Amino acid sequence: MKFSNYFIPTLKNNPADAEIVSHQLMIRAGMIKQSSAGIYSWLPLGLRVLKKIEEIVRQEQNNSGAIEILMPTIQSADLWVKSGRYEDYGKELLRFKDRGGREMLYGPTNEELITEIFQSYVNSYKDLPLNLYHIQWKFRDELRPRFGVMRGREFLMKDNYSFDLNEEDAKISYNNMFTAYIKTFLKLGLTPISLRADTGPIGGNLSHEFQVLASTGESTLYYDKELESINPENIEPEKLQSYYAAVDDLHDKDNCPIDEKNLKISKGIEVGHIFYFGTKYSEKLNANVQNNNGEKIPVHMGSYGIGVSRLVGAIIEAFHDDKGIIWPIQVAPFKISLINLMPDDKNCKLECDKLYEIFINENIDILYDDRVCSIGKKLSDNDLIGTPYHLIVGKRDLINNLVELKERKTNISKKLTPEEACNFLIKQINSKK
Ligand code: 5CA
Repeated sequence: MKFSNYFIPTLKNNPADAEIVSHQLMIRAGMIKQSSAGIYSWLPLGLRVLKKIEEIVRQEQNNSGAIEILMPTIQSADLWVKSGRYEDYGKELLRFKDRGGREMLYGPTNEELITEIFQSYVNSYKDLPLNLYHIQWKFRDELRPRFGVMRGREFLMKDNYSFDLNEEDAKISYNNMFTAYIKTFLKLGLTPISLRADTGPIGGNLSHEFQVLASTGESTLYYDKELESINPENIEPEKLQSYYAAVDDLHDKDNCPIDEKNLKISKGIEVGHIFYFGTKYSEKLNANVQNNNGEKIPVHMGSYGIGVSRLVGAIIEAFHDDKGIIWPIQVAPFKISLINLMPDDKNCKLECDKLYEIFINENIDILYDDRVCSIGKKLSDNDLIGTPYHLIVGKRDLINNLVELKERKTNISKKLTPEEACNFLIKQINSKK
């Protein structure tokens, strides 16, 4: 993509109403624009990152055996009246009427709708287990939407729902999803810490939340240091669930079950939450299955959520410096910024065009900064938007057949021939695909 043909409206100064660093950087890097409180338009750069995160979440869901569907954003109130949540959910639920006077709502979550889909089609234990997911926008009329996409009113969530014959099988599904969540967050380059959690308006008695470490996070976590060194190839959910982890208001220093030398204290951000709630919804909405004795029994359910749009902010909270964002390569909107310092110089242009072509042919996402603007603006914009590698082409170096390769994360620069730089980048980027 050529910067001059693209749409990245960067800003020099922090917007006055953005309190946290991810919100500031997302606005400054031209990733999102607020349209009303807690509701955002996703501009090209933001959308690219959102799609990459969504795709990693999707792959891990598919790998776990969950099956993708798509439910609507707008739901009829009827099912919510049946489940009892139409009253319970309170003001967070956005309610309205259609032209026929029917009560409708913008879904904040989908337990009712999925239970109704299930009960319409499935009635035998032979069709279990079943695990369905979708990635869809949700709406919660939060009292205080803030922190940009971290606590929006409209936000993108991956939510899935498991159906099993009994509690024992349901716990297998729960642990299967627990494992998929840890894998997902590791794949995104994050460090997940799982904690036992309250079930809140979703209900049930077994629940874990997943926080990811970020020095600017809202919660303070106390946890066993073992949780920081999980091997994604060999995840044992029950073992992980037995390690100590607690948020600060539940941590009691005098009664902590683990040794101080194994205890870590860090800041975190909640990005996922999983629940097992048994027959809470299936009983109310008549989602019954026949067991192998021919008896009809309510199906056992769990629900599992990942805040896909929140993850964009959470990743920035985890990876940034005073110049801007530092994307982990797997979610970076572009892997390389090719920065032409002198677009008016014939040799610089020729070399850049050649390099651009090479990466395009390699199918590597590259942003070619061909803009006619000051060198300072080019360098600071590319630092701000956080591309992992900057390939900088200037007139003086080129006379010696050299270009500069800068790694955004370490800020370390090297002078290499264009061929060496290409070979290094292609190898490096393809190894992480
Ligand atoms: N039905 C369950 C699981 S499917 C559920 O709704 N769980 S939840 O309420 O915990 O939400 C799941 C995830 O969505 C949260 O962990 C968080 O990452 C994200 N999320 C929740 N509320 C918001 C919000 N207002 N803005 C952005 N993300 C949110």
